[in-house]
Amino acid sequence: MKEKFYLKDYEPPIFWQNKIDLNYDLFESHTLVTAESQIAFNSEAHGTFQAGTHALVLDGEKMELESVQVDGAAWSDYSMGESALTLSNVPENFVLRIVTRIDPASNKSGEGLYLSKGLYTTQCESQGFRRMTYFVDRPDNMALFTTRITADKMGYPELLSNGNLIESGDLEDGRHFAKWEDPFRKPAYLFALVAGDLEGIDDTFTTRSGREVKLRVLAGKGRKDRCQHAMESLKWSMKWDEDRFNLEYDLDLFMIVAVDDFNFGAMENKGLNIYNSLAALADEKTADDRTHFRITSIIGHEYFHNWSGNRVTCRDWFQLSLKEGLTVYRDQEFTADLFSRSYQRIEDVKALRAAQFSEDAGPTAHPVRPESAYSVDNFYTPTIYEKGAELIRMMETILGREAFSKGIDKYFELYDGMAVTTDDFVHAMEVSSGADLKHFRKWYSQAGTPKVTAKIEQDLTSGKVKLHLSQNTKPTPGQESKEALHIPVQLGLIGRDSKKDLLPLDYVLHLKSDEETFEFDGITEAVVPSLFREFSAPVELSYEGAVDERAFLMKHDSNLFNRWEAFQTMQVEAVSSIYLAQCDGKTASAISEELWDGLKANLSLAPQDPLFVSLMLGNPDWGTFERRFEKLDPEALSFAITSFKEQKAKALKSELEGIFEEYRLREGDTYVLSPEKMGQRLLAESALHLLVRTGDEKFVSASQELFALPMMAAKWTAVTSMAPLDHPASWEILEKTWQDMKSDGVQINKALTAYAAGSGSKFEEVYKKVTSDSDYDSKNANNVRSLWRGFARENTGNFHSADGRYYTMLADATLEADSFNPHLSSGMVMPLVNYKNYAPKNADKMKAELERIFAQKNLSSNLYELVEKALS
Ligand code: B3K
Ligand code: ZN
Repeated sequence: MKEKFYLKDYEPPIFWQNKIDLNYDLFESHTLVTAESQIAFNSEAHGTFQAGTHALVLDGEKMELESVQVDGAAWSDYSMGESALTLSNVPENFVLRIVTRIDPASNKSGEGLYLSKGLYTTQCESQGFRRMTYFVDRPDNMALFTTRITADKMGYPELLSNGNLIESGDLEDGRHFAKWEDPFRKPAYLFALVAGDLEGIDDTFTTRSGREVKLRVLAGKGRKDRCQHAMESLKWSMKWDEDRFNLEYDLDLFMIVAVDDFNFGAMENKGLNIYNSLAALADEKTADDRTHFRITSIIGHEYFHNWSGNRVTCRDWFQLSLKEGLTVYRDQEFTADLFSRSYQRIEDVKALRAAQFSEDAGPTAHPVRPESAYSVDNFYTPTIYEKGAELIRMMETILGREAFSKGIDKYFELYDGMAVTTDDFVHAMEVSSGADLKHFRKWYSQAGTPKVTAKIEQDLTSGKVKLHLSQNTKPTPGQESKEALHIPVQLGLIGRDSKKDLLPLDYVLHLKSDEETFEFDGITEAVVPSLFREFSAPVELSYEGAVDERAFLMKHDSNLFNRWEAFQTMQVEAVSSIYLAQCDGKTASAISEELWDGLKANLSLAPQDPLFVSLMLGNPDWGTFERRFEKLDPEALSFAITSFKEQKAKALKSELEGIFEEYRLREGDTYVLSPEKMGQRLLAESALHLLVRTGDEKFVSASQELFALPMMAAKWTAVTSMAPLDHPASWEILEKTWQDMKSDGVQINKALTAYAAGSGSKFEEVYKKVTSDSDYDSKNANNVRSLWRGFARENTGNFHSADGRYYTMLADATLEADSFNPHLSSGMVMPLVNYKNYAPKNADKMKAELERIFAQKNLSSNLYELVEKALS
């Protein structure tokens, strides 16, 4: 039985470990870590020190202890558990020296220090530091670090850690050393070390106070050309944070290192950000537009953590959203300012709905500030990140942009150098604005997506408009009863004839109880309400209005988000009616022309905001229906989505063709990475995604032409257009993509996703082929994840094949991954977790696989927790 831990049990540490001097001796057979630290009893929290009563408990696992010394003398009064070293009878203040031996070469978990393909890398968040030395490994224990590294000079010319390089030189036997000092106190999760033979680019950034910061972006040999985009993105981020939030970088050096073996996107270690190559490396030959875009956003995110996360960190892991929610909000704002605000908002809401709304509606639902857990690793969820960002955004909406900015200033002024809570963040907002956010705080502790129901009444003679709003949140596991939340509703009332906004554009209502009616006077024109503009709160809206209002909003709403939203709602309904008819064995009635008319009206926005229009061409995703229907029949849904896309393509063929021809890439074009050009290319891509479904072979030829161009933006448009089709040209493109890309450690992942996504009903064949290829690495998290993600997320209909064979395959792959990398396995199991939403023919088989996983001994706590929740 695994053990749970609780927020309510938080207590400050008994001993602080204030300062630590580390020495890493790296040898390929093993690594010796010597840690000399200053330990001080925490009398502020635990009263007067009483000799003999306070034990020092240090976290540590999966290493060998070589020696322990207290104040220079060997210490034997300790006991060793599986995950802790307990020293008894220690003095109040002392110097502790611990030597441990670890084996980075055999570490495949992606946590702690690991050696892979000649590169030493660390990953310490959340609890990786304790795999290198025994430490008070919790975020509120902030220490000053120095790090000395020694290694063979030929094999490991670069020896990097946090802060500033203060000494380096040669040693005997071909070895050398480097010593780093980080002047900022930090928790151990922000520690980093990299050693290897790297190549990259250097640049500088002058901060607004005139300090010159040296910037380095490094990667493996032969990848120098792919570092430039990360460097540009870093400089944009540094400038943007100064302009928007008055936040300046604080060290003289900032380094980014891209590595192939990494568990997730990237890590914000102080002064030494480590990236998954997938999230950092790009050039026009190897990366498409979305990849460039994503890299800019991640580089921004990790850089912004330097303040929101590193300078002000979390008191405990239940507060994770303090840094993640805020930093996601910051990266969203960054790319909105850089590229397109409407596009960014829509993409963010799509992602929120796909991942977070599903989470909130399923067995793993939890509040933005959770109250208990089995594994800290499972906190890295869409709720903590994306819903957390929505909470920050709602505070901005409630307080107004100016007051909110002052609140951010106040937050850093009050808590710089400290480890604090989400409550402290809200407190800073209250102090700076004078507002009372007591009610708002409930968003942090209550799980579930509120459903808001809206109804409007209008009396033209008296000029009165009444808006009735009510809210309701369904129970979530462990939280039976829900309270009303403070929900900001950004509202527009648009004149039906004048098509004008009758309220100020930033008008916000505050819904605070279960039911409220808001009245407006002096409105003598019939109005159409535009509710939750900009998606002003993470809620599901149910609006009982006339059907034609949506078509109206699609054309006339001044808020682009809500135009998209109106269209989206209409598309979802159209797909749903095809789905329901299919379930009943009937033919669905034709899709209303209004839908296509509204879409056509928006195509004229292409010159100003091509990114927005590209999203208008997009289609509702699988998850939308997973939430909408109980006992979902995957076969019927696949049919409905495909049939909808085909009808849309046919109805808009000539307009789409016009767009595609105007904005597509052609032979001889250069790849320009400007927001405008990126937008145009993505718009052409969205058009082609539909056009290939018209059955007109000329679009297959156009895809083939694009595929032959030298830039990845063109190739990828072809791959993603053709992959979903069952067409000989599609198989050719996928096979060539695989052959061309598989030998590159970064590109192989893209190829795997595409192949799996495009494998149709032949995933098993594709799986065998790629996993038996010598370029495929079954221990590499990116490889495994890319393959399964492509299949389960992008070829979802086939994943749910009625015989359940892919559920079994996924469960087997998950168990295999769990034996060496729990981070990987816990991500892989997710497609099975919401089995209750599926029709029994699928749900029973999904459940059986979860039960089979659960019955295994020695599951990681990460995987155990998710499966336990799913089954309970
Ligand atoms: N802070 C890291 C995520 C760490 C995940 C640890 N399991 C990256 C980020 O959110 O910026
Ligand atoms: Zn983050």
